[in-house]
Amino acid sequence: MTIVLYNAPQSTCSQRVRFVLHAKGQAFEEHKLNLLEGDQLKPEYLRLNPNGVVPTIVHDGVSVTDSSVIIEYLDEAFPNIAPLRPKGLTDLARMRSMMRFIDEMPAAAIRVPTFNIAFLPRFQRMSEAEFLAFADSKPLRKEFMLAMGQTGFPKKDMDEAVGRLERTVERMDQWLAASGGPWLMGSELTLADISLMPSLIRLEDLNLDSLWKGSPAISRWLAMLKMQAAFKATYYHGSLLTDQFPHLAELKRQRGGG
Ligand SMILES: N[C@@H](CCC(=O)N[C@@H](CS)C(=O)NCC(=O)O)C(=O)O
Repeated sequence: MTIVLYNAPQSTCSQRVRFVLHAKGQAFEEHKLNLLEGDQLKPEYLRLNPNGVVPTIVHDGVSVTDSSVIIEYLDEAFPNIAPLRPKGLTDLARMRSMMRFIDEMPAAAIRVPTFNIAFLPRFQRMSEAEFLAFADSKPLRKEFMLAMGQTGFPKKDMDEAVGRLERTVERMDQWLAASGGPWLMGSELTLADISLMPSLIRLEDLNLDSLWKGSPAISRWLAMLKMQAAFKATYYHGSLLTDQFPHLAELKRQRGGG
């Protein structure tokens, strides 16, 4: 039984999958794709994942795509090791509703500040023709790239994304209050926590963690997550933007964020 993971160190969707594989103690062969160089758009990868995005796993020769689908798949494939889903049907539905919200809100919104703050300089070094060809080759993200352009998303888009992230933090606070914590659904860590984890870590990485300064429950949740063995294995060096982009690490240092 073999698991091959195609992913990128800093990719938030990939981090969900790495966490679940480590939590379940599954050995896997890791392929690191360079997303800024377009590895995800090469024909051999598109044969595994026609959307041209990471992550993808290949389990016993069959590929499974989309991080939310993959983490549920892994929990179903290895149900007796560190189960990550509630047993009852209604709780399962509640967890899936949380995961849909997380995919729709923070997982999408976080891309706007990520691209503007971290990746834009890379695209600004391309000629206009190179940039347009790169955008055009993306099956899923062509319009996103064109909206950003080589000048970055305008303030209106950044404000909108931060607004969505603020509303996510409010919702998270409500979930933790309703469940009594420490996890989103109560005493057990579930796939909902793992789905949300990379967005909060990214916000911290971008020095935007002031969004939850008024919520001790969220700070507690994050601190507990960081104590998990799977967390440390997931976030190896290179997984944070501040590991990869010196200009961001410097910005964070100047703002007193580390
Ligand atoms: N819904 C997909 C989204 C995957 C996705 O957007 N992946 C990003 C990295 S987090 C990617 O591969 N981007 C490559 C690109 O924009 O070309 C999932 O959860 O797997």
